[in-house]
Amino acid sequence: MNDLPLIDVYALGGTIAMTPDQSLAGQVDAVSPSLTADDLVKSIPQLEKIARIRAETLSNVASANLDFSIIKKLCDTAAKSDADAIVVTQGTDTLEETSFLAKLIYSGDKPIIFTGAMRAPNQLSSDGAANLYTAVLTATKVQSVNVFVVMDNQIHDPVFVEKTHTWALDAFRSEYGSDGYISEDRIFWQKPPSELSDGILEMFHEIDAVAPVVCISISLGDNGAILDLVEDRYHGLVVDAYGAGHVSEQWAEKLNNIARRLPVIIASQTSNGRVLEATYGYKGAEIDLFSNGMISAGNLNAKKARILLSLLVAKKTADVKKSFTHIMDRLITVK
Ligand code: DAS
Repeated sequence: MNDLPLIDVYALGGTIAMTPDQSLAGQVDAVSPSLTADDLVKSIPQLEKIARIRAETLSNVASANLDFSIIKKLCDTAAKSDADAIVVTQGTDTLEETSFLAKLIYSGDKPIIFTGAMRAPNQLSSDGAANLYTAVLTATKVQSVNVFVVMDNQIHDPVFVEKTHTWALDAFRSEYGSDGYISEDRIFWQKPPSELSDGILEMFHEIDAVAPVVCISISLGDNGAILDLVEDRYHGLVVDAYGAGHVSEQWAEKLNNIARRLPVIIASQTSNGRVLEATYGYKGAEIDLFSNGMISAGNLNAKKARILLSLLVAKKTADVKKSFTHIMDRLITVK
């Protein structure tokens, strides 16, 4: 029994830890965060057969309230742990962002597996117990020092995974499919995870704050007045642009001005496919935007591009465009 791997389970809150909250008048079954890491682990007796578990509650919030400092604390705690691997439970709303942030800043040498639940423990077909079990199972078996997201028996790379549905159990999807899956307690790998090479790997280990970077999405007929506020308040901008990386002429003019002073990243609202670089030539299309100093998000969606940019700006990186492009390309090139 003592030969079982030692796994630290850190709980941050989220639906997986939510129970009906009597204080929410009129909403008899409405849930809010309450269960601790210990509660979650104790509710799954099957865990005893696959791991020795230490449980710790680092926060108990809905995941929209998580931020850099909580994920930094989590990564620092994980890096100091003597466990064989770490499992993190949290809300699914920001899971794709927190796991991506952790992938960039974590300095430890044990894997971290993030998981959560689409349905709370009191709901029919609640998925929290199964997800926590498969996350722990993955933690006991995974060899690579890397960060993964395990949901609905699929093992995802934080670089590609996205929450794609409001309530479905298979809400988490990756553009090119998951890295692997769990079937009858066995892991089947479908492709190797993306890994950060030396140099990039250590780049953000010492970082202790992120720079204020805003992500703004274009939509039909919007005159872009919000862009006038960006320069005074933020140190960088991510534009969630149309299709292949396109904005209106009105936006293009404003963005050209901002890009003279701040790094401006162009991502695609489609979230799938690489932002194009050499196809469309009209004003506001990718060739125009990039010739005016803007930077392609490549394959990263806007939220992940924002995280990488906020780290690079916080580090006072001299050539943000070169560094952003280099890291993004390393992240999306699966060996
Ligand atoms: N959407 C909820 C969840 O799935 C709430 C949250 O993200 O905390 O966990």
